[in-house]
Amino acid sequence: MAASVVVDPQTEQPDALWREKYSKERVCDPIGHPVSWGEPIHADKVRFVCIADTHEKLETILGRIPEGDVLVHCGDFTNFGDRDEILKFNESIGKLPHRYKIVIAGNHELGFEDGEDESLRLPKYQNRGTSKGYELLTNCIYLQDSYVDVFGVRVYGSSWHPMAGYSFSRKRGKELLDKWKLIPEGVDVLLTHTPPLGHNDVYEGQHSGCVELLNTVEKRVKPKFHIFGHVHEKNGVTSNGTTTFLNASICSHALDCINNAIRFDFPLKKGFSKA
Ligand SMILES: *[C@@H]1O[C@H](CO)[C@@H](O)[C@H](O)[C@H]1NC(C)=O
Ligand SMILES: *[C@@H]1O[C@H](CO)[C@@H](O)[C@H](O)[C@H]1NC(C)=O
Ligand SMILES: CC(=O)N[C@H]1CO[C@H](CO)[C@@H](O)[C@@H]1O
Ligand SMILES: [Mn+2]
Repeated sequence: MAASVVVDPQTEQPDALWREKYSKERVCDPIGHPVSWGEPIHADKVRFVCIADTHEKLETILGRIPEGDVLVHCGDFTNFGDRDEILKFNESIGKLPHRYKIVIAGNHELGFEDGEDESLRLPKYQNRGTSKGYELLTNCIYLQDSYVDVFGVRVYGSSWHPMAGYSFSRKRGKELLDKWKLIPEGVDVLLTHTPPLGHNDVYEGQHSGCVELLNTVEKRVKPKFHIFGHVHEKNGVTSNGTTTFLNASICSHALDCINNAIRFDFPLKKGFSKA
């Protein structure tokens, strides 16, 4: 029986929480990219290629996205979720050769949150975006509180995050934990837009990740890989010894495409093949 996760009473102070408590009891080791540049794709492993936060610039980096079996994009592929941005992204991702392309929305995909209370958005994001914009993504698999099995590997996607004023925003604590409770056990690869607390989540000098997400990952779901973006300047890979955490942001804070995709290989489970 997996442990149940409860709200951390200090959830509103992620930076202090990490520095004073979690950094002492949890492991967060920076590691290199799981797959080195020249590594061939193996018949018995699923090659994942991870990106996030391309902010309307996917087309400009198509030439440097490496080959693989599965491409994942962890959100913020647009700046405002406007129809022309979505259609442009759909065209660009359609040019990539990966067998499966899996996409989640980020806080910038305005309108992708069904039933959103738009009055909570920042003024500059009011009246922007596309209601049910995800329906325009016909060249990829779109996940929102849902999963897909690719080559027997279960991939789950969720866009919720704690940044106020955008789509998919929820308060730290119970509101976000209720969303993480939707993640079933048995997920191999978890995609979120926000980082968990501690793992490549420093924004303007402060740890900004979600503690309830960290606890959900470490205590209950225990995926082999957790991929996210959102904190642009923290592209990189960490491990706690069991789960590998990837911040796959491509853009810098100034929205230049400074990083490359991060790849990993997931060994095929018994009875599955890529043929
Ligand atoms: C997405 O792009 C493909 C071509 O790559 C096109 O066939 C499809 O109609 C596009 N979807 C929309 C909604 O325009
Ligand atoms: C790392 O995460 C796994 C779940 O993925 C958990 O079982 C383990 O306890 C964590 N390790 C540490 C040192 O916190
Ligand atoms: C580019 C960047 O910010 N890399 C960081 C990735 O994460 C590790 C571990 O937190 C940091 O040491 C790197 O500076
Ligand atoms: Mn972003």
